[in-house]
Parts: sequence; structure tokens; C-alpha cells
Amino acid sequence: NTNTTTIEREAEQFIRLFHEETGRSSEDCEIRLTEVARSLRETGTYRHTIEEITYGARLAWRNNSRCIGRLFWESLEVIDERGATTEEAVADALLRHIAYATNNGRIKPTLTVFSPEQAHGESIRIWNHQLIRYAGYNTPSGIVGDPASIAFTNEALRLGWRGQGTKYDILPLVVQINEREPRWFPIPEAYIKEVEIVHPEIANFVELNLKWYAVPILSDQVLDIGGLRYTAAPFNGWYMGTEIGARNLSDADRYDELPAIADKLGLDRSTNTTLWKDRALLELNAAVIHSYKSNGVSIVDHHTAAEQFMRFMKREEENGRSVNARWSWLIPPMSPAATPIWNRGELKEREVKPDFVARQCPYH
Ligand code: HEM
Ligand code: NRG
Repeated sequence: NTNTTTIEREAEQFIRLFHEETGRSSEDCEIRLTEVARSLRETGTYRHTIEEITYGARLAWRNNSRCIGRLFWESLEVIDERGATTEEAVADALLRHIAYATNNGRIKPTLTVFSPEQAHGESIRIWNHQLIRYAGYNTPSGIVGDPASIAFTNEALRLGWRGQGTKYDILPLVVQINEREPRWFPIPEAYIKEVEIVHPEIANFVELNLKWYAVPILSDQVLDIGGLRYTAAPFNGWYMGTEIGARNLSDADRYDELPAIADKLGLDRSTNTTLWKDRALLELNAAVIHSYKSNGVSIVDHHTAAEQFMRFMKREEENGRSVNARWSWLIPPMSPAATPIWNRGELKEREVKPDFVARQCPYH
């Protein structure tokens, strides 16, 4: 039927999938479909039940081709904050998300859902890439902090926020409603759990003064369920150690700590053939995992994560579903060929919904 719009098609597809996979009856499904079709006809949109959103968010996780952590997709908890209509109310809900998900270090995979984009384009938007992240400053004497945050930090400064200028300043929450100027809100220190990086054997490793925050809470992707676009739907799991140790702290265009680590380890940096970068990476990554674990903060090493991903693939195939996968994102950035994902280069990426979808950055 050429008169069927995208939202009608996607709504019907999702409502059917939801009823099938959650063991609801086909009678209930037809009743709900009639209700949704009528709402779409009369208002151009419809409202999900909390059960539908919860299952839709879990499906978006299950479908996301880049995520190695999907074995636990059914355990995602969803917090309904669709009642938040002001910047303050959204910021308060974001603080509640941080506290709930952090859970003193026993991290709970959590997603908070705000009101979806309206038919006439009204929407809530979180400008942060992650709710908790370190600022980056371009100074005359070089970059201070996280280079990946420079553009966002400049926006926060433009809006009136002031940082202390350290390597690890926590950025504020920046919330925009409709096309208004966004508003910023500081995150009280008590909400932020961080882990100082120490090495299990090398005593002077701590002198490098490295740390990272406990919980990655991605906040700039759209959660697309049944034709509705949840433009503010921050979510988190826990870290895989390599995200911190083999990228954030070690990439040359991020914290670039490998040279300092190599010097601390007494390695010869005058030639590549000493493999000083690889040795520094190895000790840093061992230190990251050790530090999170000994502080009671959830983290997974890349070997265990890869094994969990293989179990996820097996279970999905047993359930007659194909796994959506982008190989280049699923292999870890350290020792990828030592994980079982390495030999699965045939993995395929498709377009499947629900999913998390990146969008254009609102500043720059
Ligand atoms: C990406 C691990 C939970 C959705 C990733 C990546 C890793 C990862 C290693 C690649 C990141 C990168 O290379 O920058 C994990 C682990 C989890 C977890 C260990 C522990 C439970 C979740 C949850 C969701 C999720 C709860 C959503 C409900 C995603 C998405 C991406 C991603 C959408 C792609 C991010 C992007 O495009 O930048 N995950 N994840 N993950 N994960 Fe997970
Ligand atoms: N690499 C990014 C985080 C990306 C998502 N990773 C997760 N997601 N573990 C970083 O900050 O290093 N998650 O929802 O747990």
C-alpha cells in the first residue's frame, strides 16, 4: 500500500514483533494495532506503553552492530522520564540516572527515556557525548585534558560554564529543548565515581596520576523504536578495559600517555624494535582492569567480552535470528587476533530497527 507512511509501517512492524517476542496473544496485538493506527490517523503520532519502550530499548541494544556487550541485552533497565518538560527537570532526571546506574560501582545497564520528537519537530536534546566526560582545553602551551572534548568544552564555556583547567575537569550537563539556547547544569561531585589507576605489581605506576570515570553513559544517539524518535535516551553499561587503556588514555590524539608510561617502565623509546608502545599498552591495560576490580567497579576484559559475544551469537542463531554486526567495531583494539571474533570476518551489517542512530552534532 503506497499510502502507508514510514511511521505507520515501522509502528506496525514493531508492535507485531513486541507481541510475538513477549508471548502476548494475537488478539491483544490486533487490538493494539487498531489503537495505534487510529492515533496515527488522528494525531500523526502515538504513545508507547512503558512495556513497549522497555522491550524496544532492549531490541535496540540487541540490534546494535557495534556493541560487543550484547549478551546481556535482556537485563537492560529502562527509566521513564517522559514527564520531564523543562531543562531543569531533564537535568534532574540525568542526575538520577547517574546515581542509579553507578550503584556504588556495581553498574546497572540502564536507559532513561525522555519524551520523543513531536510531529511538529519539537524535541529534547542532550549536547553531551557522554553524561560524564572530561573537558579539553586548547591553550597556548598545548592541549590540557581530553582532546576529544574541545569542541563541546568551548560550547559549555560559551554558555557561561567555567572549568578549573585541570586534566580531568568534569564537564557540565548541557540540555536543549526545541531550538532554544541550551542550558548547562553542573554535576555535583558526589555523583561522580572515578578510579585511580594503579598497577598490581609496579608500585610507582601510580605516580603517572592516571584516572578515569566509572560509567560510560552515551547521550548523543537517537533511540529509534516503531517509527518514533527518542532524541534524548541516554544509556550505559560498564566499560571494556581496552576502551580506557587502549584508546582513551593511549591514543596519540587523546591522552597520549604511552610515552610517559614507557619512561616509567624504563623502556627504550629510541627505536620501534623494543616494542615500547606494546609493552606500555599491556601494563596500562592490566592496571586499568586491576584498578576497577579492586575498587569494586564493574569492568570486563576484552577476552571475556569476546567470549560473551560468541555466546550471544550462538544464542541468537539458536533462536533463529541473524546477528547484526560490524566486524571492525567488534574486534577489540588490543590483541584482536587472540579473541574468537577475529576469524568471523564474514559478519554482516544490515539495517534493522529498533536501533541507536548517530546524528549530526548540534555545535561546531
Ligand atoms: C558500543 C561494550 C552495554 C549500546 C560498544 C563498544 C564497546 C561496548 C566496547 C565499542 C565502543 C567503541 O569502540 O568506542 C559494552 C559493554 C557493555 C555495553 C562491555 C556492558 C554491559 C551497552 C548498552 C547499550 C549499548 C547497555 C545500550 C542499551 C552500544 C552502542 C554502541 C556500543 C549503541 C555504539 C556506540 C557508537 O556508535 O559510538 N559497546 N557495551 N552497549 N554499545 Fe555497548
Ligand atoms: N568508547 C567510549 C564508550 C563507548 C561505549 N562503550 C560502552 N558502552 N561500554 C569510551 O568512553 O571509551 N556502554 O554502554 O557500556
